[in-house]
Amino acid sequence: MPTRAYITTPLYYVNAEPHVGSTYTNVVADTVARFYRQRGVPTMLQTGTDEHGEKIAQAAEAAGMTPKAFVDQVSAKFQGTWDSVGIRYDHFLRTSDPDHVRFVQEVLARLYEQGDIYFGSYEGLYCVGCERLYTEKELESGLCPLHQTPPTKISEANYFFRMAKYQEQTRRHIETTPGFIHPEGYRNEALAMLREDLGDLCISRPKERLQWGIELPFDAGYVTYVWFDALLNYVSGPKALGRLDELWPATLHLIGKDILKPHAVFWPTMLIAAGYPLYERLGVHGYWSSGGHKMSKSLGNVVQPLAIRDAYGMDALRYFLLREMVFGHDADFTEQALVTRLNADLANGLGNLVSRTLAMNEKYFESRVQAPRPADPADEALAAAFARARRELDEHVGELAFHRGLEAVWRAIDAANKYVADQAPFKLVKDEAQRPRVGAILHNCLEALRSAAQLLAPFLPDSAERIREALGLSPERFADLDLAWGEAFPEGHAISSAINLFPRVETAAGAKQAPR
Ligand code: ME8
Repeated sequence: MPTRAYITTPLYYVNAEPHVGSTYTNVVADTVARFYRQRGVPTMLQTGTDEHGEKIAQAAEAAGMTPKAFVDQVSAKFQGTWDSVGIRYDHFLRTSDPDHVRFVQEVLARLYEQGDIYFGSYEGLYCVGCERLYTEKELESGLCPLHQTPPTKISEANYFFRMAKYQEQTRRHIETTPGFIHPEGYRNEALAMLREDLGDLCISRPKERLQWGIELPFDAGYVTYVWFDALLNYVSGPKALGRLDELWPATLHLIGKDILKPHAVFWPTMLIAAGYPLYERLGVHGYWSSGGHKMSKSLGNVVQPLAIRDAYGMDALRYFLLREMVFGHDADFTEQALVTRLNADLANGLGNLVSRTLAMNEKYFESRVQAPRPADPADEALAAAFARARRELDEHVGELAFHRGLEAVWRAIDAANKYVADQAPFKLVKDEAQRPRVGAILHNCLEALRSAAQLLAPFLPDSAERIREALGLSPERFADLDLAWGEAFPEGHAISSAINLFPRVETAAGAKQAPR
């Protein structure tokens, strides 16, 4: 286990509202943060909104609002969405926060003084959707590969950061630090970029063209390039909280593959120049598509997280996102696939174990927990299945292989359902002499539920909480991951009657189109 965790998500552009793509990154970040908190690791999760630049200025204009009023409104929507889907962040950073603005100006002033920023002329092909320049080679048939739009040719006088000066050092660091960029494929992509002649980074925009940004501290005629501003959030956040020494370097930056270059190239070079240690790890995931195209605000084919939550519940959404996507690879979001997983894994697998265990305990023992004896070797095998699931889960979360972590827990849940079928307490109960054994079987089923809920709490926080309540365990007791099997419940302890954790869904609700 690490000794501390500082986990970040990208700061989302407020040109439109959150969708399933941005929700995925935040659900992953939240799950990892909950996982570490549950294991006693001091943890901080930061997310927020990226509010400056051309793209936002254009979106505000299209909405007929001032940039400030526009970003206030959309940023609040992001915060509201994360609250509604159970993202427990410790700090929500907005790039318009005065502390952040001050920090960006401080860094710019320092780099300018040390000779790492110079004035020059700038020419290139710019995609406003990406807020970055493209080389001819990076374009596909002359179009931005992400937005399928022609870039704008720009030629103007601007300030530059001496990125090339730090390129070699960044490349060496990535080469010699295994796991710095995960998965491996993205590490190789980053190294390929760093082997090219990247040149320096243009970090300003003249105010004649763009006013919406952080003014350069050494030239009031310019604002800061939005990426140079936004990347600094990862340091300005902890600094604003007075916790920089304790939190930096970040232990995990989570991003989608669209923003690999700024995070694997711009950001390390900026950190080296500014005299900060490099972050520990960059976790890069693939794209969610919908109908075969990358889901994006600019393309307009988005699935709204709140509509999915309203139709199926927050945990169903979280489960689907974490179980369906192999971290690093792409995946397709369809409501039908979500419904299939909801029915098979959540309703039949976990929900069924919960309802039958509680129902039998109610019917046979008036919802009182019985002694765990007489024991049978099958009981030990069940306990061992959950111990194994825990070991595997720890390993897979460490590798950001969430789908494997969930598979490991489901192997234990399946083992518990099989245990019920094999031990057949519903048959044994007909023989009065077997009553103690029936009580012991149900005791083991309750331990299975307790263990499953504990292991799943970082992934499915709502459901874990409902199981905890049904089992009548205090939050403190439930927080103890090292409770020994057979010791969680005193004999005679009262539990609830059956609950229906995940009702089966017959047909997809059509949440994508549902008005909100
Ligand atoms: O890039 N599939 O903001 P952004 C998976 N402001 N993830 C997706 C996704 C999809 N279809 N669409 C978006 C920016 N994401 C900058 C970041 S950080 C200092 C500044 C997620 O609003 C994914 O995490 O365009 C991706 O990297 C991010 O949203 C881009 O968000």
